Order: sequence, then C-alpha cells, then structure tokens
Amino acid sequence: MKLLRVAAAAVVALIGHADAVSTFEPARPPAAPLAVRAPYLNVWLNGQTNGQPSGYLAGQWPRYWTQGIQAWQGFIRVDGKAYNWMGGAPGAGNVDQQSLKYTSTRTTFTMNVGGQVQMIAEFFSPVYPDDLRRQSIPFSYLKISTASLDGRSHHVQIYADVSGEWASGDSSQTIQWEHQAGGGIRSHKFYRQNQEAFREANDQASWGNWYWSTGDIRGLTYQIGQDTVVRGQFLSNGTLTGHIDTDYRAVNDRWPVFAFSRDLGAVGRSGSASTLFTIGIAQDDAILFQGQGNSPEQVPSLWTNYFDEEDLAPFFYKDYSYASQYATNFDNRVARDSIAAGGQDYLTITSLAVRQAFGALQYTGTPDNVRVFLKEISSNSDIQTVDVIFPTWPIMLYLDPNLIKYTLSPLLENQESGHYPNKYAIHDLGRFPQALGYPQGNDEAMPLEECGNMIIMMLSYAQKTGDVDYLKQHWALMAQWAEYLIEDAKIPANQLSTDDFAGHLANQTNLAIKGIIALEAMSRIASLTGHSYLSANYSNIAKDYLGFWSRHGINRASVPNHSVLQYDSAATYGLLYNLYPDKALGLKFIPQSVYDMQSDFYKTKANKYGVILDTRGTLTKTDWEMFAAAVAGPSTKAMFISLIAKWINETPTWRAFTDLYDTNTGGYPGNQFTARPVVGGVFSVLALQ
Ligand SMILES: *[C@@H]1O[C@H](CO)[C@@H](O)[C@H](O)[C@H]1NC(C)=O
Ligand SMILES: *[C@@H]1O[C@H](CO)[C@@H](O)[C@H](O)[C@H]1NC(C)=O
Ligand SMILES: *[C@@H]1O[C@H](CO)[C@@H](O)[C@H](O)[C@H]1NC(C)=O
Ligand SMILES: CC(=O)N[C@H]1CO[C@H](CO)[C@@H](O)[C@@H]1O
Repeated sequence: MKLLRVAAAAVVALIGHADAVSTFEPARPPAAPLAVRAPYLNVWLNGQTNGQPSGYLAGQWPRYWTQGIQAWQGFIRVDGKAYNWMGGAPGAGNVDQQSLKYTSTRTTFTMNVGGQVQMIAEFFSPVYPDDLRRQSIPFSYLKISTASLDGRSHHVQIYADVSGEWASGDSSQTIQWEHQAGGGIRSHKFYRQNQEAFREANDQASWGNWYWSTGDIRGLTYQIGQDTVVRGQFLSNGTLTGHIDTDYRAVNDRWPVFAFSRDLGAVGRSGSASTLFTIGIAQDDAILFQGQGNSPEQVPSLWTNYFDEEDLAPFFYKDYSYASQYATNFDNRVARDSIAAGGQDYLTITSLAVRQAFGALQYTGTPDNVRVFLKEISSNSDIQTVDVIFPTWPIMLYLDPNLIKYTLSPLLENQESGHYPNKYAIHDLGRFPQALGYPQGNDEAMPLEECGNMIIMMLSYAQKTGDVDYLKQHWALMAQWAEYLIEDAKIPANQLSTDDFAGHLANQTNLAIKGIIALEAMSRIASLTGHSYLSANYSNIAKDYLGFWSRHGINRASVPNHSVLQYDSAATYGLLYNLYPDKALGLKFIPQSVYDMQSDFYKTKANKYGVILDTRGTLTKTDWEMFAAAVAGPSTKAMFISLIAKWINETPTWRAFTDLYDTNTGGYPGNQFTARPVVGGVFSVLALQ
C-alpha cells in the first residue's frame, strides 16, 4: 500500500523539492529510525518544529532521540555536480526524495539525483532475538547503492561524515580521534578525552569509543578536519586528501568531522557496487549495578565475552550479508504474522515499533548471566522500570521469552540480596546507566502495579520456556508480594498507577483487576512450585475479590455496561487494559462476559485517533489501546488497529513513535513519551497466538 502525503503542495513549497513528493510506505512515520540499536545509538530523522513535514532526509540533520543534533552528512557528485542527500550542511542542493519505506529493521530512501542517477540509502539496524552474540553489538549499517536513471553512464562520487556530536552530549568537551586501517576496513575512531564511565551529558554517554567505518576498497579516500574544510574539499574536488588533523579539540571548536568518500567511477544502468558504512559505540563496562555484593559492580557489555574491541567493527562490517539475510527473514516473519493477525494496518504499527523497543535495551553480563538493562527513554531515564518492562513485555513474548528473564534478573537480584526494604515490589533501579537501587526504599511507589507486573511476567516466562525452577528459586519474594496483593488488591489504596501523569487515585478498577489476576497467577505458581496447599487459598481469595470487583467496578445502569475508572463512580470509564494478562497467561479466570462488555463499549467511544485512556482527559496510550484491542472482539480489535495506523500516518508530532497522544488532535503534550520501549506492547495481538 502506498500512501501519498497529504498536503503535497505545501510540502513542495516548504521543502523546495522542485518536482519531488516522496511516497511513504507503509506510512509516513512521525520520525524514521536511522541508527536505532541501543540507548546510546538512537538516531532518527525527524521533522521540523517550524511546520515542515517530517520524513525528508536531504537537508535535515539526523537527531538523537533528545532532539540533539548528531551531524551525519551525505553528499553525492554526479558528473561534477554535487547534491546533498542527508544532513543540514550548506554547499549543495538537495536530491529529490522519491520514497521512504520502512520495515522492522530497515528505513530505505530512494533518491533521484538530477534525473541522472538513482541513489538508495538503506539504514539498517538488525534485531537478533535468538543470537546474543550478534545482538550484543551496538552498531548499525548504512548502505548506499547507485544506478543510472537515464540510461547513460555517469561519473559518481559519494561522501558521508559524522561529527564529534556523536561522542558527547556536551559539545564543549574535548574529543580525540585516530584513523585506523585493518581487517579490510578503515575506521575513524573518536572519543571523549575525559572519559567519565557511567555518566551522561544530555542523555548521551560520556564514555566509550565510537567507530565510523567503511570497506578499505578501490576509490576510497578519507579525511579528518574542520567541517567546512573537509566538506568543501569533497564538494569542489570529489575526493578527500587523507589528511588527519591532529589538533584535538572540543566538539564545537571548528567542528571536527570524520569523513569518507568513494569514487565509484562510471555508473551505468546496471549500477555500481554498493558502499557499506557502519557506526557504533564500544563501552567495555556498561552499567553500574547494585547486585548481591555489598557495593556496586561494574557490569561489562555482553559483547566483551565474544570480541576484542578492535575486532568489533571489522566483524560487524563483514557480517553484513549474513545480517541482511537474517533481517529479511525476520522482517518477513513480522510482516506475515502481523498481516495474518490484523492486516496491513497492524503491520504499519508493529514494524515501526521493533527497532525502538530493542533500542532501549543494553545487553550486559556473561552468557551464563545475561542482564539486559532497559532505559526508560524520555520519561526521565529511569533504569529497569517495572511498569515500563510490563508494556514492553508482549514483544518479548512474541520474539524471545528469555528476554523477560534477562530484564527481570537485575530487579530480583537487587531485592533478594536485601538492598530494598519495602515489602512490595520495587519500581525501578535508579537512573540509567546506574542501577543502584533504593536502599532507603524511597523509589516512586507503585506497589500494586509492580507486585502484579512482576508475578505476571515471571509466570509467563516459566510457561513459555518450561523453566519451573525459576519460579521455585524466586518463590519467597513472590509470596511476599502476594501478601501485599492480598492486602491491597481488593480495595486499592490511594496510589499511582503506571499512568502516573494522571495522578493519585484510590479504588482504581483497572489496577485492582491486575492485582486480582496476579493472585490467580500465584495460585498457578503455587501448584507449579510444590506449594499446592496454598494454591486453593490464592485462588479463593482471587475469586472473592473478583466478585467484589464486579459489584463496584462495573456500571450496569448504562447501555452498554462498562467498567468504571474508580469503584462506584458511574460516570467514569477508561481502558481496562489489565485484563490482558488473564489471556496472556491462559488463566481463563475473568468471565468472557467482561471481555464482551468492554469490547462493545469501546466501539461507542472512539474519537478521531483512538479511545481515551480514561475520563480524566482526552489523551490515550498506544500500548494500552493495543492491550485492550488484543482481548476484544474482531471488530473492536480492527477499530483500534485502524485508528492507530491512521494516527501514525497523520499525526503532527515529529519525534520517535510516542505512546501518549491526544485522541482528537493526534498531537501530544510536552517532550516526554518519545522513543520509549513500551511500543513493544503493540505486539499484544501476536503474543497471544
Ligand atoms: C473505595 O471503595 C470502597 C468499596 O466500595 C469504599 O468503601 C471506600 O470508601 C472507597 N474509598 C474511596 C477513597 O473512595
Ligand atoms: C488461607 O486463607 C485463609 C483465609 O481465606 C486464611 O485464614 C489462612 O491462613 C490461609 N492459609 C494459608 C496457609 O495461607
Ligand atoms: C447491564 O447490566 C444489567 C445487569 O447485569 C443487565 O441486566 C443489562 O442487560 C446490561 N445491559 C447491557 C446493555 O449490557
Ligand atoms: C586538491 C585536490 O585534492 N586535488 C585532487 C582533485 O581530485 C583529483 C582526482 O579527481 C586528484 O588527482 C587531485 O589530487
């Protein structure tokens, strides 16, 4: 399905693309992932704040998810005339973008260069759910291919550079660099002189080494120096000088750039050999973590188990054809499954979410003790937030349930070794990349939410993998959380739910049902772990609470009936998304009539872009809508899916896929809730199959 942009005339006027209006397939995303592989490799093509539409690569700077520019500049020369195909540097007119297409792992731009040459730029961030060695490398690919458009042969040179902005979120910091050749590639390695491990500046890492590489092949030239000098050299001459400026200086002091160019020679109709670039960051130690020891440990990046640092870039570069084959199969699998489960609109949603969800994960530890740390990107950068892991959880169920174990492991280790005093489950482990926990117990309290989330996700992992020992091993802590659920799940105290922007509220119907379902889950866990004598107890309590919930949590006076936001408040309602785990765990505990009731009700409440989260406002959450959709009847499910796909294509927002938006305008508030891993929740439908 191809969708032409709306307001094409306005696009032409604003962007100045003389003839070109790009197509967008399967949709025009609010932001297009370029290199999105890890928390610190998270670069997007956004729109502009001044009313310009998003999705045109030429003339715009790629940006980190924070909106900080990470300059990535591309030029192409055809028969001596230069064009800009990426980045905001002056000196050449823009190529005409013909299309932007995204799949789960790739964003591909097709450009018309002066009517003479077609250029394809493929930004490729692989995802390897079942291959820890490859998944552990935080690197990404850019492949450029060219062919003649007019049947004639043309002399073509291409150029790409990155700036020091990739290496520091504080551009007054001094960076250093070296140019390296070996293993068949050439790399510009650059890094902050003042390495500050486990610290960030504007959410970028303040430690580690960046590698920007390409094949050491015929026609390659390179240069490091001031932006205007290096780019000017290419624009005027089509080659680089090989000069390495060794005046190490601040990122913003005569802006050093790290450039490659390649002379492709004569490019005819059959095209040129493609040119492959890779970009990535190597940090030997990744996370500071308070685990079972008395003091925090420095947890290494997982790749350190498989590679020496100097082998990372050559391995990744040479692995391209394997990566490409693997990713094509992966993309096809997501496409096939999504279309079968929810049609093309569902694929529009799922395929935009994959790189973003994995892009928040930092793979650390050893193969025997993998710890995947998750960054709560944009909503204050907490690490290992349980109610951010929970909405992300469906993509883990679908792609690799071991990810549930890898992400919960640091939470369990921290709490089981006595570093957390509260009897309920911890909310997060601190501020990324420091997972120091809360020895004083002063985390953002979401007790009912997190106790329910932990128990539900732990049972799901054991069900999917058959690893019952895992439940036995962690029984004591789960039983402790279950005690909290017994106390609080029936009549929830005044507290926050995961939707903390909405504030505190007592008697939240949706929160209560999560706790009640988790108690039913506990009865299954008791049976599996040799605590059968407790199984009936948990189950009886859950049934008793469910009876109470049905009397106070449902408005039976209205047509159709519906659950309320708060017990006995007939005029309120919201998405009852916490029904989802009952289906995901196969508990068959909640009567089908409750599902049917909600399914019928949502259909009567659709705004232009979705159903509101609850009656406190007009906002909604993409992840929770998809949780609600997954357990609804076919026509309600289709309604949610088509409204969210429509939102993706039409939203005026221009940052990475937000999970919070206004159901009437399609916009969203503030700068938060962008690039968050919770979009993994859109896999809710596939996780049930
Ligand atoms: C919560 O619901 C219970 C049961 O209906 C009721 O007794 C209690 O007053 C409610 N609490 C608040 C704060 O609304
Ligand atoms: C089982 O539940 C009852 C109340 O329903 C309680 O009195 C009893 O202590 C529970 N037994 C165990 C072993 O927890
Ligand atoms: C609402 O609930 C009441 C009581 O359970 C029931 O009699 C009625 O049929 C329901 N109405 C609708 C429209 O579901
Ligand atoms: C100054 C400079 O870099 N000149 C180069 C321009 O490009 C030709 C090849 O196209 C080189 O031979 C020159 O050295």
